[in-house]
Amino acid sequence: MNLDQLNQVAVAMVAPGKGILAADESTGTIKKRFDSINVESTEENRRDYREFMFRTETAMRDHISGVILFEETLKQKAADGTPLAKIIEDMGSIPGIKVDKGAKDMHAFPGEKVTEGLDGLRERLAEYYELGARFAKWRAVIDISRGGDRTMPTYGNLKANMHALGRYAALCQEANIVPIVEPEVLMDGDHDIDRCYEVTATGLKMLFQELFDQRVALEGTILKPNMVIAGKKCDRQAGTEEIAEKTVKCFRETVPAAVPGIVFLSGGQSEAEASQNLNTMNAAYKEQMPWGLSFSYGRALQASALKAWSGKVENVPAAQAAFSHRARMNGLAQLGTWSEAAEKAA
Ligand code: 5MM
Repeated sequence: MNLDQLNQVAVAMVAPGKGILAADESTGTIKKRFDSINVESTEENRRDYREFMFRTETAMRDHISGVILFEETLKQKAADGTPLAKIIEDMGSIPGIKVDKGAKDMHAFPGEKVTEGLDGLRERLAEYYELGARFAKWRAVIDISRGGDRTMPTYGNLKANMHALGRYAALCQEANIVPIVEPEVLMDGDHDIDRCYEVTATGLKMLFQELFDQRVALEGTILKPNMVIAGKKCDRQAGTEEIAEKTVKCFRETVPAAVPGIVFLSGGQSEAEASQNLNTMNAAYKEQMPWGLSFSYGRALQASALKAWSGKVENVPAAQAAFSHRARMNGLAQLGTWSEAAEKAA
């Protein structure tokens, strides 16, 4: 393991004004996204969709520090034969790879899931490094029970997921690949913001204990969490100031200063909400945060672009403009200089 190299990559991933594009939708998820625009999920359509984003100069050069890819995309070539990973590199951005094999039902904990993919991971990581990947991602999915019931998440479920994240992160660093550790507390459900705080804080404490136990170097690790936010079906939705205050407080309590960066998932927030909430944190709390705070959005970077594209080559310029706008808004949010006026000036 070369810790200097890992640290350099991790620091570059949270460079000022930049963040990560999560384009790692697995085959099932990208099909759902394509269904929403009535486009068939063929290998060629998936390639064309990803290719137009990676070729969007203004977004990629100025605001996208790295791209998380699905394995198919890391191995895929553009229409002109250039590997898609090379296009990303040529834009000054870093290719990364989702290495988990998805969240699977846990028999012992009905309703809860554990993420699988550790078997054979060492060999896969060596191959991904050769293909150009310099960081990886593994996502654990934590669900909160509905209706005020407090049984989920269970301790056993949290423990299994955080342990897997620790094992994955150690294997990544052995292969000189920066691990993004993603313990996502879902915003589905009716829990309030304080329950989200409690579950997020507990999960992060357990995660950093597992990273310590597995001797993971925090200087070469990036955290990808949810914001502390109410469930979508909760009657009381918190405003951006409360979300920012509680999220920053939660991380200050749980995330060691040695971690170079925290990059949020958007988790079902609208594009503008995801930008605004990130902006509020960076505008109000930058001095209190020892880590860079940025984005690693999937839906909140791509939703407008996907719609504008709708599978038609003639729509590519409009789709690239939509992607550029979102990348710029989130770049501004990383700096704490996003505004509603900038948001509207598309
Ligand atoms: C891009 O979506 C990723 C999930 O893929 P699968 O569920 O198909 O494996 C996901 O991990 C994503 O990277 C993060 O959740 C961030 O995406 P959002 O849309 O939440 O910002």
